[in-house]
Amino acid sequence: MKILVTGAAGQVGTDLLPLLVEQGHEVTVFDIARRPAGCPEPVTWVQGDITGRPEVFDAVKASRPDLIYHLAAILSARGEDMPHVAYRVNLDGTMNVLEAARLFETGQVFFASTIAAFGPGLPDLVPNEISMRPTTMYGVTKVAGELLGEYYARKFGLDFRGVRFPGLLNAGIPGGGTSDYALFMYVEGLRTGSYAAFCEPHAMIPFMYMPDALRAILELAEAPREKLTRHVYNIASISATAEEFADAVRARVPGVDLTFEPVPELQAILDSWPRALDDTAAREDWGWQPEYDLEAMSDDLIAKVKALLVEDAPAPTP
Ligand code: AKB
Repeated sequence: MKILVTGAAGQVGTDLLPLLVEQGHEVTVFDIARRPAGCPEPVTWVQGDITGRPEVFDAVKASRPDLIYHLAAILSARGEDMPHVAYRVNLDGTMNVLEAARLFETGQVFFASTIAAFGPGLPDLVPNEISMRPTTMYGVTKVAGELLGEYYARKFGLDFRGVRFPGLLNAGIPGGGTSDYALFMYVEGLRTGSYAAFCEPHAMIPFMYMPDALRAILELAEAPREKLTRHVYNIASISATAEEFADAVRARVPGVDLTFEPVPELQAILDSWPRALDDTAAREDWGWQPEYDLEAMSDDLIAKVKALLVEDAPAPTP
C-alpha cells in the first residue's frame, strides 16, 4: 500500500515507521521536523506544516496514498501553554488532511484520538459513547476531529477510523503530554537514578505500552469496514495509579529515587480524564486484545531503555 504518515517524527510515528517499511509499504512522511538520522531509508520525507493547506494538498497529491495515518498533533500540556497553536495544528491540520483525502481519493484516514477527548464527571469505566466535554484545548480539538471525520464519512463516503489512545509508553522521549510522568519514571529513573513526578501518587489514567498501541493501529486499519459499528474506538490495557507505576520501577531498578512534586495545573488535567476505558466495542468489532499489563510492560520497557542508554553512552576513551 501507499501510506502517508503525518506527524511521523512524534512518539507514535517514530515506532510506526519501521513497522510499515518492514511490511513492504511505500511510505511518505509529512512532518514539520527534519528527517531524523534513524529514519528508515525507503521512506520519502516531506518537511511541511500541517496547518498549511497547499503544503498538505501537495504532499497528498504527489504521494496519492491509499491510507493516511494522521498523527500530527500538539498534546495536552503543551496545548495549554499555547492553545491557539494547538487549535491550528490539531483542528485546521485535521481539516486539511480530511479535505486532501477527499480531493485526492485516499481510501482510508486513521485518526489518533485520545482519552483526553473525555471530560470530568464520568463513571470510573468510561464507555465508548458518552457525553464528551473535555476541558483542555487538546481534548476540544480531538473531539472536534472525531466529529469532522465522521462528517466526512457520512457526507463524502470517506473511510474514517480512529482509536482513543491512552497515555503511551515507549523507550523514546515523548513531547508535551500530561501522561508523560509515567514514562519519565522509567527513562529518568534509569538515566539519572531519580525523578520527581508532577502528579499526585493517586493520579490514575489509562495507559498502554507502544507495541499494543501499534498493533491497535494496524489491526483497526485492516479490519473489514462492514464489521465496524462506529468510526472511533476506545482501546484499553493498563490502568494504574502513579504510585503503582513508581512501585513497578522501584521493584526493577534498585535504589531509584521516585518522588512526587505535584503541579496543580497538570494534576487538574489528569483529574479531568477517565480512570479507565471500556473497550468492549473494539474487542467485539475487530478483535482488539492488549498483550501487555503493567508487569510485562515494565520488564520489556526497562530492558529497552537500558539498551538505548548503552547505545547513547559516550565511547570509552582509549
Ligand atoms: C497527553 O498526555 O496529552 C497524551 C494523551 C493522553 O493523549 N499522551
